[in-house]
Amino acid sequence: MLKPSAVLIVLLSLQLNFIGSSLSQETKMNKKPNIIFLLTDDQSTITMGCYGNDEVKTPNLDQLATDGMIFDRHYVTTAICMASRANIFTGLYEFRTGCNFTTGNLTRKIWETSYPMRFREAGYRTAFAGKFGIVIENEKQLPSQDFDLWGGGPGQTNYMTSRNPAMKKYAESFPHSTLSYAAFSKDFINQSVNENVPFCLSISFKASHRPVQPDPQFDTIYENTVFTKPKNYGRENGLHLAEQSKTGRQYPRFEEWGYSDDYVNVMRKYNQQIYGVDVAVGAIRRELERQGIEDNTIIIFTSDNGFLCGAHGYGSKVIPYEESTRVPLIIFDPRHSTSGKRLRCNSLTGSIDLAPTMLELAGLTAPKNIDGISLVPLLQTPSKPVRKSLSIMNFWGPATTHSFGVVTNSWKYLYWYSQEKDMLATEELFDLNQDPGELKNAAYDDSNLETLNNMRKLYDKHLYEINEKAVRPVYRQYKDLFDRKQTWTNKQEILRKTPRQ
Ligand SMILES: [Ca+2]
Repeated sequence: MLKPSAVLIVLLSLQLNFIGSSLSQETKMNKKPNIIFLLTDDQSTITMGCYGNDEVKTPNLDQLATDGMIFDRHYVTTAICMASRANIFTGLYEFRTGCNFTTGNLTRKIWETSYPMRFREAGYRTAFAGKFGIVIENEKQLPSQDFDLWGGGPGQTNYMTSRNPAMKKYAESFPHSTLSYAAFSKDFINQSVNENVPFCLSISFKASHRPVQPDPQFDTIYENTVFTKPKNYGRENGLHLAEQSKTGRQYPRFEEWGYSDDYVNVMRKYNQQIYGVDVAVGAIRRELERQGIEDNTIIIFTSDNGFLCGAHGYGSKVIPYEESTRVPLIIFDPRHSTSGKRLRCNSLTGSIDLAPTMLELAGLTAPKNIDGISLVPLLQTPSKPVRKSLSIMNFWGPATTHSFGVVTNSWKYLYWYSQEKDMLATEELFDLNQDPGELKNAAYDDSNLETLNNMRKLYDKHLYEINEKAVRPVYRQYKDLFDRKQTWTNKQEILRKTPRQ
C-alpha cells in the first residue's frame, strides 16, 4: 500500500501531466501551420493515377490525394504559364493582374498583395524555387529579396540544375532540376524547424514543360507501357469544335509533337517527367516526417495549365477545352477531420481561389476585392460549392484564337468572336456532366435553349467585369470584341486600332 506522501506525489505528477498535455494541445492548436505549394508546368490530369489513369505510376501523388482531398472540377482561368502564375499568386483574373507575355508585367503594387508577400508580412519564413514565370514591372531582377530562401530562375528555367545560378549548389548531386527542388525543400524545411518559425514554401517545377528532357535515371519506368488514347483523341473528334480554335499553334502541334503518329512514345516521355515530380513529392513528405512536422504542414499540389495531348486533334494548351484548362488539384490539410477519408470534391474551383485558400488555412486575411474565393469550406463539405461560375479566357496568340467563356458546376459556355477568314462568330456549350470529353457542342440543340440563354446571361455578366475592372487599356477592348451583340464591322474597327500581338 502507498504511503499518503507517495499518493500525493502521484496525484501531483498526474496533475502536472494533465496540465502538460493540455498545454501541448493548446500550443499545437495555436501553432501556425506550414504551407507547401507545389506547382507543375503543363500537367494534364491524365498523368496521375488518382485521376483515373491506371497506366501511370504516381504513388506519392496518389498517397497525397488519399491523405487529403482531390478536386475534379478545378480550372485555371487562363491556360498559359505567365498569366496563370500571376492569377495563382494574386487571386485575380488576368484582366486584373494585367500580366501575360504580350500584355504586360505585374506591377510591384499588385505583387505586394500576392500570397508569398502576405505570408512574409505575417511573420512566416518564405522560399521559392523553380520557374518564377512572371516579371515584376520595371525591375531588372526577380524578387529574390522578397523571400528568405531563393532558388528561382527567370523565363522558362532549365532542366539542367547547373543552369540556374540560385540552384547551382545542388547540381552535382541532382543534375536534373526536378529532384534538385526536393533537395532545396529539405534544406528550407530544416532551417525553418531550427529557427522554429512557420514557413511557406513554393516550388515551381519545370516539369512537364517542353523541351522533353525527363530525368534519365527514370528511363526504364515506362519503357514497356503502352498508353491508351483518350476517347476524344484525334482530329475526328475535333470536327465539331470552333474553327477559330484550329487557327493557332495547337492545331499543327498535334502532328509536329508526335501525337498523331507516335503517341505511345510521346506519352512515355511526358509521363516520365511527372514520375520525377512524384519522387520529389515523396522526398519532401519524408522530410516533414523526419522533422516531426507532418501533422502541421499543409500541402497543395496543382499545375499552371493542362495539356491537350492529342485530345480533339490538338497539342499544347491555351485554348479553353477541358484538357487544357482543367488541371490537377490536391489539398492536404493534416489538421482537418476529413483528411484521410478519401474524399473527392466535384464542386467548381479555380486557380484564383488558391491564394485566399492558403491564407485562410493559416488564419490570415486575403486582400479585399480579389476574384478568388477561399476553398476552405469545401474541405468540410465538398459537395457544397463555394462558387457558381468562373471565367475562362484567352487573349494570347493570334486574335482568331482569342476566346472568353464561363464555366459552372455543370456547363461550359465559350464564345469566339473572330470572323476573319470567313469564319462565323461561334458559341459552344458543353454539358460537362454528360459529356466530359466535349464531344458534342450543345449550343445548337433546341432542347438546350433555356440553358444556353442562362449561360449567355452569365457570360455577359462576367464579360462586364472586364469593363469595370481591367487594369490596362489593352484589356478594355475585349469588352467590345467579346460582346455577342456588337457587329463584326465595329469589332474590325477596334482591331484595326489595336496593335496586333
Ligand atoms: Ca504552363
